[in-house]
Amino acid sequence: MKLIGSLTSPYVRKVRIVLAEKKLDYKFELDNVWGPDTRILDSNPLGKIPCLVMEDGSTVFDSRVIVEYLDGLSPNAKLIPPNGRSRLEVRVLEALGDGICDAAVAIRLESLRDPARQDEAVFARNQAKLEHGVAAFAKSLGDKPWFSGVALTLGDIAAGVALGYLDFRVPGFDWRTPHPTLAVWFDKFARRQSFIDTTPVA
Ligand SMILES: N[C@@H](CCC(=O)N[C@@H](CS)C(=O)NCC(=O)O)C(=O)O
Repeated sequence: MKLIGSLTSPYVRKVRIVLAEKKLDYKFELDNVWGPDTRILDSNPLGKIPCLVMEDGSTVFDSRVIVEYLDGLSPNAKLIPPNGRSRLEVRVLEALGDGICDAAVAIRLESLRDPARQDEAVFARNQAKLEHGVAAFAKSLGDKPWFSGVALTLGDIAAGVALGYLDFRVPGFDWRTPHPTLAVWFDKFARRQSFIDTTPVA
């Protein structure tokens, strides 16, 4: 199978970490969806990455659907609990991480506009999502070693990707000072090889 993505997208990074943690083989094809040469619409009618292309040519999007599919491909390193409250907990953590990334992307896109056209309300609205989102992660983690259960899950990956994306794209946002326990957790998570190998490259 082939993953179409970029070296900066947090949604792509989430999928690549899942592929690495589950030791699944894949081809990685870079596509700059913002550039004139993008071919993404040939694979994903929504024009977004990540997009997974299967052996038979069929395509899978978005990142949440892709990671659910990948987790079911092999029994090793299960990242999404099969049912019940723990499954719900992990899926909500994933939604939280993706939502923080959505807000960070919105801030970045606004900051790239002509300064005369930038809207302070857009920055404020999304900044509030970042602050509340990180606080929700900190509350969910508490002083536990993992977000859910007793081993790595997609919840940890979603949190790590979101916090890493904040450091990458919103470096002025200090989430560590108000959430020192989350910062310690992140420092440990960031030592995973799957995280190191997917460090964003601008
Ligand atoms: N909810 C989607 C979000 C994907 C997404 O927004 N990807 C960005 C790159 S970070 C993109 O392709 N944007 C292009 C566009 O919006 O046209 C997912 O989880 O896969």
